[in-house]
Amino acid sequence: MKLFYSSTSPYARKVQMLAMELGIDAQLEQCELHPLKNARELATVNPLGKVPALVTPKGGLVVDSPVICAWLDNHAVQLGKKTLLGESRERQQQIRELEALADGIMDPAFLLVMEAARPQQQQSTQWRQRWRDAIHRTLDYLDKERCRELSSGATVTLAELAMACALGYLDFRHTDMNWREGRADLSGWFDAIQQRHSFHATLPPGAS
Ligand SMILES: N[C@@H](CCC(=O)N[C@@H](CS)C(=O)NCC(=O)O)C(=O)O
Repeated sequence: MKLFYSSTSPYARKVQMLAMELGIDAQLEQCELHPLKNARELATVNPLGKVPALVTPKGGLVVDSPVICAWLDNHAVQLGKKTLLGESRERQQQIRELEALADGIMDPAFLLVMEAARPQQQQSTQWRQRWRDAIHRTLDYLDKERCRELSSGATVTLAELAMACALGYLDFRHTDMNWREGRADLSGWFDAIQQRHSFHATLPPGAS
């Protein structure tokens, strides 16, 4: 199976980390395509023109990182691996909620990067502020209300991987946001999760 990715995409990184944690990364043929620089080629793979995109062994297309992660997890379980999407219905719901919050940070964080690449006179101060506010509000909510649900121990789920990718993307692209400031619980959790091999192995180029 083929994973189309870009080395700076936090969504693709989530998929790559999950594959590593499931122990099925060797089965993934990874093809790098930049959504803007390789737009035409990417559109022939994924009509949405986005990464990540997975092409299954039967040639089927799976798009959207939560859906790709669910596909890979299911594939791994069929090979006898342990699910990283939660055993019980209750746990599955909790993991989905945390993944959605993490993806919800990636969305405006990515849009801010895209906006900054446009000519200055076309950039919207209003939208930029709205995206930044959404990120800060969500980080406050996570720090105060949801951080305790995240494991930093030996076992992780998709929730931790998604959150690590979202926070790692802020470190990579938005250092000016100082996201750790006043959020000791969340930043403490992130310091611990950063030690994982899957996190190091998928760092975007130039990040540390
Ligand atoms: N919800 C999607 C978002 C994917 C996404 O927006 N990927 C970015 C790269 S980080 C992209 O390919 N953008 C190209 C575009 O929006 O045209 C997911 O979770 O996979």
